[in-house]
Amino acid sequence: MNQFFGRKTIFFAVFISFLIPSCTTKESQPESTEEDFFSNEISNPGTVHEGDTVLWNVALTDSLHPLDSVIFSMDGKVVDVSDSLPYPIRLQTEGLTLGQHLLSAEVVSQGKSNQKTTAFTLMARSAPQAFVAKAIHSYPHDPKLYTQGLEFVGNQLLMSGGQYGQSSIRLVDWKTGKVAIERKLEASVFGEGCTVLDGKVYQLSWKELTCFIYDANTLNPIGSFKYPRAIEGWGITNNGKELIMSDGTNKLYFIDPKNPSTISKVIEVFSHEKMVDQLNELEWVNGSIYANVYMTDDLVGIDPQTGAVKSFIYAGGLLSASEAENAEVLNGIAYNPATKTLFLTGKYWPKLFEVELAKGK
Ligand SMILES: [Ca+2]
Repeated sequence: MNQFFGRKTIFFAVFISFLIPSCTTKESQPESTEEDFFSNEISNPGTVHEGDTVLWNVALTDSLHPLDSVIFSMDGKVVDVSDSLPYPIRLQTEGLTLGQHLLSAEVVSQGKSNQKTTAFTLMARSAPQAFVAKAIHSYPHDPKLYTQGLEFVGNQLLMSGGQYGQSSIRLVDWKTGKVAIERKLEASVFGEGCTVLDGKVYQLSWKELTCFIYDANTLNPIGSFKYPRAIEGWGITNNGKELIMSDGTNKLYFIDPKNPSTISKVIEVFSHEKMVDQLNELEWVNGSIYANVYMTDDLVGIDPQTGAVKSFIYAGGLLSASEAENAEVLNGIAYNPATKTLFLTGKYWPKLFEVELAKGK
C-alpha cells in the first residue's frame, strides 16, 4: 500500500471516493466506438487479485490521427489526463472494492472524441480461513418461526419471521425461547431480516421494498422507509452507524438510517476464486460481516471495506435427522457479546445452537 511508482501511478486511496457511486455510473458508460487508431489494454484482463498491480496502457496504433488529449477514467470517474501517448499507468488494486472495474480511455483527435473501455474483475487476495461450527449448547427455538433475522439485544434475542400471513417481529428470552413481545405484520408483508441500531429495530420486507422501524424496547411501530433502490430485502445488520443489507445477490448495501433515501456504499462479495452470492442473514461480528449463504450450510466472514471473503464456516449437521424433518435451511446468525459466541438457527428449526468455531474444512 502507498507504494510509489512515479508520476503515472494511480493511488487507490484517491479511488475510494470515486468508487462509491460506481454501481450507478457503470450503466451510464458510453459504448466504445471501436475506433482502430488507438488501443486501450491492460496486462492482466480477466481476474485480478487484491494487491496485484494492473498495467494499463493506451497507445496510438495509427499515426494518421494526431492526438489532442486523452482522459483516463475508472468506473466513470476521471483519474488522469495526458496529451501524449503511449501512457502506461501502474494501477494499484490494494483497497479497491472487489468486483468489476471499468477502465476507459477517451481519446480526442482532431476535435473528435473516441472512447474504448476495458475491464478487470478484482477478487480476494487469498483463500479464506476454513472453520467448522460445532454446537456447544442448544436452546429451544419456535419450530413454527420461518426465521429471517436474529440478533441479540441485551439479554434477549430479536427475531423476525417470514411468510405472507405469518410474518412477525419478536423479542425472545434466548435461553428458554419464551416470547416476551411479538408484533404481527400485515398479511401482505413478507418479513425478512432485522437489526437494532440506536434503540430502533429495523425489519426488512422481501418484495415490499419497505423497511419497518420499531422501538427496540416495546416493538411499537415508529416508522418505515422505502428502499433507495428496487431490490429485494433479505438480511440486515449494522456497523454501529450504517445499516447493511443483502438482497440475495453478492452485493451488500450500506445505508445511513438518517438518510435512507440513498445507498452510501455497495460492496460485492468475492472469494479468491469466485463470486459469492445468495447472501442472506447477516451479522456484524468484531468488524467483520458474517453472512449465511442461502440453501447451504455455509457461512462466510466478509471484509466490510472490500467485500473479500476472509473466512468460510461450515455449519452442517447441527440438527439431528429427526429435528431436521420439518426444518428448512439454516438462516440466522447472532453474536452474543456477553458470551463472545455465535448462535445459529434456521427456518422452522426447533433449536437455537450456540457454536464454537474449530479450524478445519
Ligand atoms: Ca443476525
